[in-house]
Amino acid sequence: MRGGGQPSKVRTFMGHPMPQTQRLEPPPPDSQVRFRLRKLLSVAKSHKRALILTHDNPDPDAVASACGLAFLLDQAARVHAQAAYGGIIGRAENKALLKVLHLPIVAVGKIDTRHFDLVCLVDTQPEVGNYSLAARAAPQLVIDHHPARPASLLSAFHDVGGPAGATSTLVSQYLRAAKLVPGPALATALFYGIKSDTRDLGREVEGADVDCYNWLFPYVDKQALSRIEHPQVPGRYFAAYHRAYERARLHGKGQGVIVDMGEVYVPEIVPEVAEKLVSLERLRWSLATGAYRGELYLSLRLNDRRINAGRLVREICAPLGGSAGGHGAMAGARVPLSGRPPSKVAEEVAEAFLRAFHVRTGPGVPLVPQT
Ligand SMILES: [Mn+2]
Repeated sequence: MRGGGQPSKVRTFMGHPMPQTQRLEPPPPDSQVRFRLRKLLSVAKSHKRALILTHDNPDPDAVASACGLAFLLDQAARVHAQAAYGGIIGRAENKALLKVLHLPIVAVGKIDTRHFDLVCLVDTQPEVGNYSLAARAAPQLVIDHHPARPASLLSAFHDVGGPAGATSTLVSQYLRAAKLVPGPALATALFYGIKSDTRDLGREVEGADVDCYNWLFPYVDKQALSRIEHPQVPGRYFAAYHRAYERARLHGKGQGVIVDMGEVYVPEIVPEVAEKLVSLERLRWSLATGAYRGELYLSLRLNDRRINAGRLVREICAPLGGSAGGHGAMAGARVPLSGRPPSKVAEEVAEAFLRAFHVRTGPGVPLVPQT
């Protein structure tokens, strides 16, 4: 309960008190958002064409915030804006997001980036290194809820570090401050961006997320949202899960689980499996790895609030030449294989994590009893 010991006055259904277990940062005051919006628009207005880039293999939050910022720049700054991503969109939910909502985002390889005089980054930051852009094109505008990186502060406009559980929240705040109402497709995308990044407002969530979630809700196309959240999946999806469960090994008397999924058909299945496994009873952490197009993807999920996933993954992956991102309870990275067998690199990574968790290195025990 908030405020130390005072009984809650809030009554809900049948007179039961409303549970107030979450301590959230309050959303920023409107005046602060309006101030930042003015700065954002003043930076944008001197330009003609904006490129808005997400991190590679974008998740729903990245896609939605890119499209949201494009809408904002188009409407409020009269700058023609194009949202784009590197890598692929492979996860069924993410594919459905684009297909069901017809979002105006394209693969960056399909456009000539020289035509743009304003470069914006969303849901990532310069120096994270997980986006597809020539080094010479330094981003002038950066919006990201992940912890602030020093290089972002060099951009003409930056809104980094939150507090917000999703970049879609930051973009929604600007739309609201600009008195722009998103159409059903964009509203649904932003809503799903917040919902998926905060695991239904249950993890790494702040007051600003709840606020924007509620603001967006009436504009959401509920049928479209349902189709996105319950997509059809290819047969390979089940094969990948089957293999993951079969290969998952418990370490440190069941405090952690590690699975090397081998070659994966889409990189996003690696975080998805890490997420699934961390729901195991009494588990403190899960690590999933999988190889895709010459790189090892890895995802870490934590139930342990004493450890910062983002920092840990960066520490372990930087010496391996990888690019990493993430925050408190979830983080991921890509490590170049450089011709080495994926299983070898996966083993190295697994051992580094076991040492970091002070768990004895070794094969561990199978999660699923081998028949
Ligand atoms: Mn995000």
